[in-house]
Amino acid sequence: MMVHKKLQAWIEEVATMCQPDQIYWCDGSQEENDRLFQEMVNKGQAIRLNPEKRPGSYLFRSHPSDVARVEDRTFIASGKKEDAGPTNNWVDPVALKKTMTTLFTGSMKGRTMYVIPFSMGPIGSPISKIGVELTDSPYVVVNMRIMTRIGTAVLETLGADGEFVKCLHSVGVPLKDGETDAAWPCAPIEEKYISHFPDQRTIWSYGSGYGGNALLGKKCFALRIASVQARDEGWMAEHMLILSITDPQGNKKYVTGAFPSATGKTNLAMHIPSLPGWKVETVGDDIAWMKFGEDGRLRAINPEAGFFGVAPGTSLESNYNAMRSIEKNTIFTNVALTDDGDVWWEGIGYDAPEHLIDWKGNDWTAADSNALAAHPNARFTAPAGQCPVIAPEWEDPAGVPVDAILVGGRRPNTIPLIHESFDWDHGVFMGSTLSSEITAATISNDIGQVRYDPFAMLPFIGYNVCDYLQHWIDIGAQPEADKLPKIFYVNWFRKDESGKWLWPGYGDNSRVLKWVIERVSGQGAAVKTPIGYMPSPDAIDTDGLDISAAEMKALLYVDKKLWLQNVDLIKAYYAGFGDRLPQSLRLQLEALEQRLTAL
Ligand code: GTP
Ligand code: SPV
Ligand code: MN
Repeated sequence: MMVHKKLQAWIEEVATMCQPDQIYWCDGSQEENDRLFQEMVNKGQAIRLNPEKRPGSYLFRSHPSDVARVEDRTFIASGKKEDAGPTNNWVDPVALKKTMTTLFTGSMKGRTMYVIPFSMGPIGSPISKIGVELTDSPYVVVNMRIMTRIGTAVLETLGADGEFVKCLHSVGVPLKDGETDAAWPCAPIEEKYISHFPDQRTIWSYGSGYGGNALLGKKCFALRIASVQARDEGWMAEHMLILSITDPQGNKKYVTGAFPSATGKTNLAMHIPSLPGWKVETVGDDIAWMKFGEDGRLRAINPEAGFFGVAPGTSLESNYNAMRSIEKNTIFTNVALTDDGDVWWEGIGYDAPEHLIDWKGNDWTAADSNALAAHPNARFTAPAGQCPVIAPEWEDPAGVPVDAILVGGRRPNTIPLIHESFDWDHGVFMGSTLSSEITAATISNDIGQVRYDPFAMLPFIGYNVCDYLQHWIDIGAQPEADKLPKIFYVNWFRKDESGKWLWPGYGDNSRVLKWVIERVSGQGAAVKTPIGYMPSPDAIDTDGLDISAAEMKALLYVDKKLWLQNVDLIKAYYAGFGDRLPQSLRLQLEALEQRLTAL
């Protein structure tokens, strides 16, 4: 194999700082994977699930403090503060490197440093990018092997001088001679740092072993660093699912959807349409990289190779294809363990057995436990190829042409089931004002509170949010504007006065997608309202659905008072962005207010 001098030098530099006992290059093989799991089982860090029930599958329990992304401890250390902008935690990169160098010094003592070469996107695709993660966590290695393409083939593609993103990770718990390891080593919250140095295409993550904090190909690279690369190179890195939908006549369209964390991307990406004759296939469930093709169409690839999905609420009824995807070769984190070596969680679709071990490792009995058996942000890690409805073209290096972009949040009121933007810039305005209740996917005291979350990217934009929104506008400034995807705003989560969901959601979301597809195809009856185009009263196909006309009306109702309040809230939220906010968005807001006032 060719020697990549820069890679070698970086590894030596990191090893000198972190002082691991040994360095191990991951080849990505099955044998290596089995060995790592066995080592973790031997140390009591992993539990092998019953191979007759879940072949090749394992359970991990995190430390109770290390259960989700930590937005307060996530930093964008660009050279200039204004390049991080008002929505990111900015720290001076020199000062941050200094602080973190102290933490990293000797942090891998007593441990192995794993070298994981990985590709985001199919190996060798022109849209794909390579990263190398150095980590002292074997849990990270086995997860990265599912979530990305890792190993020798990546190194070959990298060659002697290929570019890569430097991803450094340590759980932050050095071991003294002979000291036994914790079941889930991690550092206390105030010592956790999930740091990004966008100018250097570098990530330094310290102190957490969890998902988006530690699997650095995912949010850290594929969104925060990639969004900066995308800005510089004229493409887009977005927190979006990608699906194909085929109507009964065989016409196929592609839809992406930006919904905040734990707001329904995985579910929509692989749902089974309740409409007879319609078919949905999955291209991706969390991240989309989009670039214009030679045909002038915006084309999307899924840079990942697996699903890191929310377990609670996942059942054969709510998400059949996810349940089938996790039958084998799956890593479960923070779910409950049954006495016969299988998994259980709230909302799995059947009652808990009498006895379980809960996500904290304690006995749990159905009779006398009020505590949750699984953590609300418990996750499964499963290979995308195991999804029964994975699209045959999901690894096409050219990507799929995007016909429609959805944005959506959890809003109990105000936002209707669906509305369509007047044009691209109005769609960017909609995306910029996307709002949603905070979920358990991040550690927060404000779970359930509504926050603005532009394009579901608030925690993931690697630069100034104003520049990010300007980039969206620039992407739309194409000579062939009619080739751009249409933009829609959906809300599956509107509630009635008693707090009950008004919309059945899940497979019935295909009814809303049907209208989207009709609109994209130049059909579909719509009315023009102050907030955008909306389906005329009968335009959503509710055939076979137990929903009253009054409920449909409530779902699509635009309440003038609430919308004018929304305008005031957007004004306050935009004010926080200062002068750098694109002028066209300011004008969109003014125009919305005028249209509402005239209503
Ligand atoms: P991340 O992986 O965190 O980015 O989440 P996600 O956006 O992929 O969310 P996911 O599909 O895992 O759904 C999160 C939660 O929302 C689960 O508990 C689902 O059961 C619930 N959910 C998904 N779709 C719907 C829907 O259409 N209606 C309702 N009411 N709930 C939904
Ligand atoms: C999310 O929080 O949006 C996730 C899970 O998809 S994590 O990988 O932890 O970011
Ligand atoms: Mn996500």
